[in-house]
Order: sequence, then structure tokens, then C-alpha cells
Amino acid sequence: MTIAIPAQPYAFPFAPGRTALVVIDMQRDFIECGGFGESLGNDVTRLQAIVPTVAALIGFFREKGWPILHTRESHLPDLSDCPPSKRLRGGAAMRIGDKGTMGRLLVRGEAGASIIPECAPLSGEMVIDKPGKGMFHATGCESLLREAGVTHLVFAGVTTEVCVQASMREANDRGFECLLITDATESYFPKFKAAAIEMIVAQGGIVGWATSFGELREAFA
Ligand code: TIU
Repeated sequence: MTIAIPAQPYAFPFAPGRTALVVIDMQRDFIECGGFGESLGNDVTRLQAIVPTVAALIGFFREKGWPILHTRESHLPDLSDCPPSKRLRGGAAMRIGDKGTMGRLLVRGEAGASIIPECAPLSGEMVIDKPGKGMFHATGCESLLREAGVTHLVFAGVTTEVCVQASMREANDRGFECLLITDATESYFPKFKAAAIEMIVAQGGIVGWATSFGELREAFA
């Protein structure tokens, strides 16, 4: 059984029980000052506006008892899973592994790599640490989802055109039906967010679908 959710480019066939929410990288390192996002020269305060919507979306999936997977972009303390190309790119003064005000940037176990309290995982929810932008690269994510019987994914998190889009593309290639919640994702660059959404839904949904949290919630009201 599927429920038709109004979406671009046409209704998304939501499969209750087989649809997981994927919350990408709602970490202090991307959303708060002094973290990795700011070290790249970004205004991280832009991302803070979506926090209530992401939290409400997580709450909606919890109410329904549907699966939730949280991701964290992060690296081992010895950085053995961080290619030098990723660490050195851009020549920023602060790099992955350097000590910032929230601990070492993007290193597992450091304060900055943790998920913000408003979106923190509950016990029983899936959590994966990913060294890449996409959630399937060098993670056990695919078997985790398959074992949970998941065939459809709803995406939220940051940033839209980097880790969210990369993960959605990887998921699409693996046969998952993917829906992006447009007001539960954000970019440091408004025009890139808009372009990413356009690219995803173009050509009959070449990567997947997009809709708002309100449309999703309304369909189940
Ligand atoms: N820089 C940027 O926009 N994003 C990232 O580096 N990682 C994620 O998107 N999570």
C-alpha cells in the first residue's frame, strides 16, 4: 500500500513501514559557529532556520513508529579515513582534524561532530558515521536499510547540494525511491539549494521527488 504525497514532479508513492527518514549531518560542526562549516568561510547561521522543521519531521516519524537514520560526516581520530585531497582542498586556515572551539573539526567523538540537541537520535534509531559526502560511501548504511525492509527514503538535513544531494543520488542508484523535504534542508548558498531541488526533480524526477513537510503531514492528517 502506498499513500500519494503531493510533490514535484508528481505524487510521491509513500510506503508506510517501508519508508525511512534520513537526516543528513545535523551536526554542530555545520550549524554552529566555530565548526567545520565556518572554517570553510560560510555563514553557518543560515542553516539554523530549518532546525524547528527538521525536529518536527523527526517527531512525526517517531509518532508513526517509522524508521529514522541519522548521519554524521566525521573521521577517525587518526584521520586514516580522510583522503589528503579532502583535508587539504581549499587551503583553509583550519582543516579537518585541527582543534577548534568545539574540539577537533569533523573528528568522531568531538563536540562539534555531534548532532545538535534538537535533532539528537533516540536509542533504537539508526546512526551512521560517514567519511564521505554521500551516505553509502564506506558505511554499512545499505545493509542496515535493507535489513530494516526499507525501500523508500525521505531526506532532510544539510547541506542541500553537498551531502544531501550526494546521498540522494547514491540512494537513487541503489533503487531507493527518494523524497526531499524542501523546508527541512538548507544550504549556505540559497541559489545552490534552489538549483539542487530543480536538478533532482527535472526530467521526470531523475533523482527523486521534492515536497514540503506540510504536504507530507497533511497527507496523513
Ligand atoms: N560544505 C558543505 O556545504 N557541506 C559539507 O561539507 N558537508 C555536508 O553537506 N554535510
